[in-house]
Amino acid sequence: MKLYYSPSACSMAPHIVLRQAELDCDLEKVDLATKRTSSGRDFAEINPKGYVPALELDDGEILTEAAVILQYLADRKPETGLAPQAGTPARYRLMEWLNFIASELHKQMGPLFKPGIVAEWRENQLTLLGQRFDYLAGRLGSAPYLMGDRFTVADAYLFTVLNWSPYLKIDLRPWPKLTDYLARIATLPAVRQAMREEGLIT
Ligand SMILES: N[C@@H](CCC(=O)N[C@@H](CS)C(=O)NCC(=O)O)C(=O)O
Repeated sequence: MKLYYSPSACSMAPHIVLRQAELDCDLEKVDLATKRTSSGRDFAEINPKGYVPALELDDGEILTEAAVILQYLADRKPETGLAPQAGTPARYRLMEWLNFIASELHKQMGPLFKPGIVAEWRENQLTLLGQRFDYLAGRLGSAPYLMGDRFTVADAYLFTVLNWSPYLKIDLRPWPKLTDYLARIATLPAVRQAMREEGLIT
């Protein structure tokens, strides 16, 4: 397998999962500005959608969409508990989280990276995100992870997008559950390894 990624982008979630599950996988960096990979390939030939993550499977198939790639990787190593077994109520709860993170957090935060966004639009986004953070903090309660006591692929994804907050100048201090969560997840060895390999920490 090969994961096409860009440092600190949403592709860091599958990268964390690869390390947590100790799966064998190559990594290839993508320059999202030029759409070239580090080996000089045109990324559009790999993923015509032009975005990371993209996972090249051993048979050459390309799998895209973070929430799907995460489940694919977890299902390669079911014994890790990174995703509950398919078809169980717990698996649907995990998918519910993944969809929430993708559509209500990732896709609401991502556009804030774009230069030249209008101040009023940013304020609207921050209000919306504040409502999502209220919900998230309430659901986390005193549990260490989204699904309770066990780290799952949803945590890899949530950590990755919440970790953008400082770059986006989003103040998470009104949600101490979230700042504690971020700090806790950041210490996990698989998270540290992925961040180190992406050049985000030493
Ligand atoms: N729907 C995709 C969105 C992925 C996405 O937004 N990737 C961003 C990085 S976090 C990206 O590569 N953006 C570059 C672009 O769209 O040109 C998913 O959930 O995986």
